Amino acid sequence: MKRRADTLDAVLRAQARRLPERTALVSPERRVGYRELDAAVGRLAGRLAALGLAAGDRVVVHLPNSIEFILLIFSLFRLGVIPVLALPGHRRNEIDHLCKMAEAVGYVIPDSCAGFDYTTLAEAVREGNPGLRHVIVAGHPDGDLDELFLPSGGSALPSYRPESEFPDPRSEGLALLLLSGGTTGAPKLIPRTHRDYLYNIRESAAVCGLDTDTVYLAALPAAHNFALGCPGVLGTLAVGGTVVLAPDASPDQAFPLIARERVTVSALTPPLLTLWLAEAAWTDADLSSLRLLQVGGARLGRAEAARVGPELGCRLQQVFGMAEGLLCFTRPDDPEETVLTTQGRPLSAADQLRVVDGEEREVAPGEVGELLVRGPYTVRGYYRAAEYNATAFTADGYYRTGDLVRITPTGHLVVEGRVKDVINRGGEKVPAAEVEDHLSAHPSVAQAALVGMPDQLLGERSCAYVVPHGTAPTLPELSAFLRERGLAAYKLPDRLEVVPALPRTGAGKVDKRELATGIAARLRAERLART
Ligand code: OOB
Repeated sequence: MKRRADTLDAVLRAQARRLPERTALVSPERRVGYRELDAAVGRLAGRLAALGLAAGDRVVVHLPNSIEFILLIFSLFRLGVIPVLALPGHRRNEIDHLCKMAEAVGYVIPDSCAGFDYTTLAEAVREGNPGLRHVIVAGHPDGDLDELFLPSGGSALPSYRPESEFPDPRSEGLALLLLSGGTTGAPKLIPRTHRDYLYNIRESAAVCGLDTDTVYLAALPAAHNFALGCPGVLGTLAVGGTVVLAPDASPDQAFPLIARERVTVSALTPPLLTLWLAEAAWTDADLSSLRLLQVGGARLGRAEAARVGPELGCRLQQVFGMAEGLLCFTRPDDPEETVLTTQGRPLSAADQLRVVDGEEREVAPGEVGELLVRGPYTVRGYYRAAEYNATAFTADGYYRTGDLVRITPTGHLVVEGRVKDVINRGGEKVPAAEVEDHLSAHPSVAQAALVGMPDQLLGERSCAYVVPHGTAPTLPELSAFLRERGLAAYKLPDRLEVVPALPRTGAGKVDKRELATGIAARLRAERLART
């Protein structure tokens, strides 16, 4: 038999041979075994090939956590088609941008989800992207797994081509495109290869002690790197465990699934952890199967961290990661205090970290500086962004994370802040420049600046400072305007401050630090006035 390349798809084939009857995927409605999944992936890949998708094509995948999502991305891997993973919260603005950047030929949507009309969204996206040949709708609950997908407006995908016609995949080849949280300007695409992502999922699975008995709950969107591959859905499938797919991360959805499926591992952002902790005090659901809870995506406070063990009855693992690559985890044998107060240490001994000052000189050990990173699973450049890459990476290939960190004597990282112009809204990344561009397009806005402000639940929310043009707009007006422009809801400003002018630095740039300090002081004063 021909030796297959080591690819994400080969991982599924291997487990289907080794553990054919074992449950691979569970959703609230359905369970799918490894052999069944592998066979459905082959059939769906064949149908997509018959439709005209071919190796190297890009397809934007915009599905909620579901069996369809996993089935689809494996079918695309098998064909050599590159999935571009959009987040559930994305709307026309983001999807349009993704389609253009990727020159996508396909866009996959759910038939309905949380009351949002994806078909109208797809039509709008299609108008601006003539290269988008296929809109495919997922989620027709009856019939075989591969019949879950229909072409938009059509009645069935064509019947399938044999797999022997598919091209041979390469381990060094592009596997998927992840979306960057952004540092400056419009968000970029992150090219991850089979080899680097396999390394990512296998090493993460090892660090987290995953094995065939693991039951992983995907509560965060599986389209995001954390729940997809750190170790997430793919890491769990790679070791032959079971993946449970929650439609969202609310305790209402997650707790009954944990109890029913005896979930052992899951991953959350800090605000979701807060919700879980609050609900755990009241719930009747049996959470005793939980062994490990990963928390990352935004800074976790010590007080919340300390509640995980006693109140959820499982071990906490802090995770500091980024779609560009680098992952840091606290380890099972780390002292308690390290788990509570650091964001972990690098996944790999081959990760190269530098902590530098504004002149790119290494700071003294233990001092705070910007983190630069290079390593076996960290990308060396964004997808088709040569000009931007020249500044986002150093000449010797280090990625400038935009995160301010210090490294403890034990090699653990503590995230102290950031230099990038992004607001981290409880793990959801809001690129300030993108929102400012949209705000500035409003007729009553002369200038706009978006900054973060402290928030008890989310860690941070966004505040828009606006210099009006004529009559000042209101926050509801601006929100409606941005929504109309197709902006994702999490990017809408949480607060509006109308000002006569924006403060400037000596170099003439908007002084965001002054704005951020200003709004933080104002919030403090308002809180005091209330008490
Ligand atoms: C994860 O990935 P992204 O790509 O959405 O965002 C990356 C950025 C980091 O550069 C950092 O600014 C922030 O999110 N971040 C954290 C953090 N984890 C990520 N900031 C403070 N504390 C943490 N623990 O967010 C991501 C990817 C893989 C695993 C986990 C998170």
